[in-house]
Amino acid sequence: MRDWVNLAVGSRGGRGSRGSREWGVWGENINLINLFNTFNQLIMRELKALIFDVDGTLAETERDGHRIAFNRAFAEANLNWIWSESLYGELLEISGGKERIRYYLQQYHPDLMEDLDTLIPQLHQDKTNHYRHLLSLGEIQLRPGVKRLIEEAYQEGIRLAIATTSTLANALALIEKHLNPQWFEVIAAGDIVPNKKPAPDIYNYVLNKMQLSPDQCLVFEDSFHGLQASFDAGLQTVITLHDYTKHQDFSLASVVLNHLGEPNNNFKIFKGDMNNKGYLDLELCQKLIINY
Ligand code: XBP
Ligand code: MG
Repeated sequence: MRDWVNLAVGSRGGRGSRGSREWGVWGENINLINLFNTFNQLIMRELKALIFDVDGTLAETERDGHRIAFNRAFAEANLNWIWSESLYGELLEISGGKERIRYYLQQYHPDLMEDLDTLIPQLHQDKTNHYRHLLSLGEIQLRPGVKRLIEEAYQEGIRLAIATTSTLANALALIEKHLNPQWFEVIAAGDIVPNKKPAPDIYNYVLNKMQLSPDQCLVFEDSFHGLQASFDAGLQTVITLHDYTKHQDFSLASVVLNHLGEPNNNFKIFKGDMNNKGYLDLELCQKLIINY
């Protein structure tokens, strides 16, 4: 479809440049061009894909998932480091588990004599094993509305992708437990791009892989860093808040909700026009794209 649209835009450009003369011969006027442009815009504005962040968006994985796994890895290595809920909130300013450990050591244990380039990957691998084990036990559930919307999109042929800072193994553990990795055309995770969120790299990577333009996609995020990344890639974003992110600045978001909602568990709206609906479905997603 996209190729066809490009072809159409291209051929219009060609005619236009040869001629305003040609249009003049046929007695056509600018209205026809406007109509054509509007038609093209509407085609371009058709929703093609939903792109989901993982941690905090698909599920509230941080406090009772990643944090617990980090602490278990530290304890197993006989390190007396405990990341409390509030300290972890501070550390979430740093995206990526390996980067987070390094930042913690710089801030709280700057005198540590260990070789960090060996210690950090080891700790992080142990943490990944603990995290995957936690998820396999089913201790972390998806957030309201996530599975419903993803299933609806999949059934309707809307393309799906993941854009996360998490390590691929960790992202997959959640998706395998509660969804289906096959539903996602692209699962972009962790170190696949040089710069993690808030850099836009991971979203640009997904757009490039799917050969889509930003105005054909809707992103789902939970954090300021995630929003910064999607916004800088030119994407429109729905934010679902949680305890760790509810005080952050989401003025760049199109919509801010407490969760995506279910027919029997409606969302609360903090920003955006949701057409008097209580849960986000594909029809609403499409509306958000057209109004972009
Ligand atoms: C959140 C992150 C991740 C997780 C930890 O990513 O920053 O680093 O906290 O996962 P997102 P890893 O919200 O983009 O999914 O230890 O696997 O990095
Ligand atoms: Mg997140």
